[in-house]
Amino acid sequence: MKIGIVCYPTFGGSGVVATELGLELSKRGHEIHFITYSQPVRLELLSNNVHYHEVNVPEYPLFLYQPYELALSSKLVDMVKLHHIEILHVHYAIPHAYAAYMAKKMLQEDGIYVPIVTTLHGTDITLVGSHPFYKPAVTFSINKSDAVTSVSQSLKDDTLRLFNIKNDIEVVPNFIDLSKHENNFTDCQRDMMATEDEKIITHISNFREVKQIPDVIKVFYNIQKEMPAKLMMVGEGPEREPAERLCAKLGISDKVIFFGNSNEIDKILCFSDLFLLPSLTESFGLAALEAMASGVPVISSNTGGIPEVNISGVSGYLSAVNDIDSMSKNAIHILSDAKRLATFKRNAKEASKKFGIHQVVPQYEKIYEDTLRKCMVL
Ligand code: GMT
Repeated sequence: MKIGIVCYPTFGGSGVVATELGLELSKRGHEIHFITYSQPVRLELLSNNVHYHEVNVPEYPLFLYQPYELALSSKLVDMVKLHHIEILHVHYAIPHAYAAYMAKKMLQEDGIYVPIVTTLHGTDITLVGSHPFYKPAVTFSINKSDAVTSVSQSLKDDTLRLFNIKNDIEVVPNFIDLSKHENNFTDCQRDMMATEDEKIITHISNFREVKQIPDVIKVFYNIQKEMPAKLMMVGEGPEREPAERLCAKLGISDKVIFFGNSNEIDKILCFSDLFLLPSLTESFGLAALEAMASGVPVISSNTGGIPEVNISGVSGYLSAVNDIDSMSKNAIHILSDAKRLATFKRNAKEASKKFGIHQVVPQYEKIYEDTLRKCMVL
């Protein structure tokens, strides 16, 4: 199949999932066209069946906001015609599903029919999409998609609760290439980060308010009172600076390393003992799954789709949002006993296997095939 993938190219779960999906589909013989405003961060290798088409938005002083949707839908029309793309898979409803629908309508004028698969990722529904300013357009574009998927059952339930949806929504969970996390804990250069007796705690996110960064710091503050420990903070976003200030205020700056964005997540996870994800809301928690695949237990909130990934008492523990005491106690419980920590590490890795790339990507292939077949019949 010739598949067009539209996503956000920056650091963030939806772009990562879209990129990994495209790369795996290309390995399975499909021709993949990424269409977005800059090269997706995990898209390192372009090959003869992986293409990247940049959407450019010319600046014009009349516009307070440059019309990205317009440029994207025009680019989609051009790329579908030029490369004979058969199906468009858009990740994140805003504004991708909307732009894809416009492209589809324009193409129909020329007798070309290209179906749209929309994958809902989380904030496009829970935080941004349900805002009254966007809701009618988001509802419309979900209902006009030829197939809709969501990354967890929880996100599907949220979508049906918050919007008037007439389409079916199929749950296709996020996935991970387990082979990329096949570390044996010997080549991690752990000693560059911490002494042998220090536990390494890690948090990875885009440092938005929803990630509850102060809770990460406070839980770590409680942990380091009980045992020698270091905190690895990976990612960039508006909450980074306040977090650095909070560390200084608590007197723990020398124990916290802020990495910024990193393409070496697997290396950082390789030497981590525990992962913290205390988010306010989280449709899935791809970062938690990546941690688990690297054998890192997860202390998280019990919000949204996280309980579908992190199994309390097995791969880590779940606590109510903002329950810092409970998260700290659970973290200390896991870390304070070497045998227990080893068991949680093994369990976390085992639990991640359910989300292997080879189990999940065929589900998307089937959706493309069914959608193309359905659209041919209509
Ligand atoms: O977590 C973010 O803020 C980024 C956002 C995105 O779209 O990139 O993540 C959402 O999609 C990820 C991939 O499906 C999920 O793993 C995240 O849980 C989800 N984030 C939220 O729901 C807050």
